Amino acid sequence: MAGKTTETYTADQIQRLEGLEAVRRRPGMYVGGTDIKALHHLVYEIVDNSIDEALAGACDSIEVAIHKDSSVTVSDNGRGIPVDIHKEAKKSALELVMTELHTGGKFGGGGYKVSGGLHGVGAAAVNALSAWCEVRVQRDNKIWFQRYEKGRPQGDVKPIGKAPDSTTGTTTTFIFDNTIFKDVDYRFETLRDRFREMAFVTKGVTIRFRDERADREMTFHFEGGITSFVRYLNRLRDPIHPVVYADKEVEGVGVEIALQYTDHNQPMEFAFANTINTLDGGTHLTGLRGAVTRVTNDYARKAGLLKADDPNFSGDDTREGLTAIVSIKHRDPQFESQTKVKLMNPEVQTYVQQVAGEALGAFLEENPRDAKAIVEKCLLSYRARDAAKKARDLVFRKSALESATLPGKLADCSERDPEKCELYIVEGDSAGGSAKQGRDRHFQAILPLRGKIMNTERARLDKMLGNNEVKALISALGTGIGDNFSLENLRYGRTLIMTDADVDGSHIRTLLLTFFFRYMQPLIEGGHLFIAQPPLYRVEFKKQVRYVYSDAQRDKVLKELGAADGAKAGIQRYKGLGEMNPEQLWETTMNPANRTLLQVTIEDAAEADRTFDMLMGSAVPPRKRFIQTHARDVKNLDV
Ligand code: 0RA
Repeated sequence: MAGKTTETYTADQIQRLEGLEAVRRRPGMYVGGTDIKALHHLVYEIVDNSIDEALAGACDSIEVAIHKDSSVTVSDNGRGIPVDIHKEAKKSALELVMTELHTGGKFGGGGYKVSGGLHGVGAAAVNALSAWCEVRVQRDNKIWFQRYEKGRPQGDVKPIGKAPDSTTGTTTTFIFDNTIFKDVDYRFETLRDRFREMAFVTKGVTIRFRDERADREMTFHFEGGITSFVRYLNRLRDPIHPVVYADKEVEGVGVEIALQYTDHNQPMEFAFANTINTLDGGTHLTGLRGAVTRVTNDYARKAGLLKADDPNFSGDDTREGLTAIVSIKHRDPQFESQTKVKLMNPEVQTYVQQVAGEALGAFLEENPRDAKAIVEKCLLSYRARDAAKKARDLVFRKSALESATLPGKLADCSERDPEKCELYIVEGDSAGGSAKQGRDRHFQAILPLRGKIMNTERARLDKMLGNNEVKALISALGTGIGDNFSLENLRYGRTLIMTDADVDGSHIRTLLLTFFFRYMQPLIEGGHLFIAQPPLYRVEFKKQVRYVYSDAQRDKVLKELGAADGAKAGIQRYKGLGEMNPEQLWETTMNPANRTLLQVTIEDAAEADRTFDMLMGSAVPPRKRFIQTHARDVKNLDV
């Protein structure tokens, strides 16, 4: 019997049957596999055809039902699939649609046909993968019918009854072949979510979804299109302004955008091309993002909310808390791959940017209060991002600094045993010069730091870390900073802060202490950090020279030298290290035999850290007091 039937097949029919057989043999190629996702694709393929009819403006109602036996009926009130005989194939158009792969485009008829079929294989692939399938078309006041089993027509397309006056539409019922899709069944929630999405992006259409297995039913209809979608997405967030919406056709491409900022900090973005949710975005999403960033920046500048010195908002700054949807309709959409998750048409980017830019720009102009709230939201995002970036850079810098070569401004010592080495951190180039000449280059290294690092507006610590002088200090020490700090790599047994005894000097000292406390605590705990003490006076009497560190000591020394009244005694007050010649600096401050060092304790540094802001502020007195009271005298330490 079967043999007899086969003999009557034309070459055309054989080709068609082979096509359907190919789908059954390799479902992965056509619907992405045989799992639940693929199963859902079967439904989407059929519903997409009805959606296409709605997009053509010929249908406004789609009903989907899952029956108790998991057969599915999709019904629409469109024009109905044509049933007339195709001249070349000598078959009903309906039969061709249901049995020939890739027939979708053939019946476009020049209308506004935008196909959304997921794999472009359409109804024929679904038919091939169904144990049976039946299509009823209402056209010409008749109900046309054809039944298929595993894709094969079970008779010609023929009228089986009368359709009520001028009602048209297509009803497809199919039951998936459970020898191909094994142990799976439809999931209501997944289908429901997709239908809701379809209803959002197909403004005006009503999608009714019924699950007879569990007696559940939902109806989706959104007059507001993606405006409703945005409101839906933001239902659990606090919007800071009404939805901005635009729907325009540019060069034959339908562009619809809707956006709204919320108090949330995550962006939510959806991009659709011909109702397909393009999960990887593409040119339409790029266009939307570009418009938001550009328009927000332009407005913020014009309104003076971004000052001349402020950098532009980045894309991320303008997207935080933004819920945005772009949905485009294109006659010839280009996708990156068969799975259609990314739109590639380059012209779409320009069109979307134009439509979204105009809409958002006009909204900001017309609603200055909302505009201000949006820009302030962006500013907040910018600041948070900036702070996070600094923290990240710090981590990066840590490793970069560990391997960095020694800084050029470091005058290193020749001794290689870290235990014996000392690093003098000296304020300013001129003092640095004196120290370099006065030092014992065998074991003393000099790193001059420009005073400027601290003079910048109440020097912020994170700013300081970006400073070249400080970077030089970190690489000179060799330890890294923060979590990556390692004493093992410390290049100097002693680090000495040598600054002037004036306001700027104490300023720098405090900042350095805070820096060491926050980023190199073990250095302090290990007793490696010191403050060098340059003398305050040079006292000379009868060829005897003494250096003293305080007014009281000066008077005491004068008495000792027999110059109690100060008569003829030469007294020089040093205002800064730069005033000392190299020999004097060596004798008084650097020579281990004579010098006085203050070893910094962790308490000192902790105090410096606590008072950091106060000290970096404009008030001088507390700063001075701090310096005077928080360093322990460890004279004779070198002996
Ligand atoms: C081709 C041409 C026309 C309609 C359709 C296809 C059509 C296909 C499907 C699939 C599901 N529902 C559908 N509704 C319509 C236009 C025919 C005409 O001009 O009357």
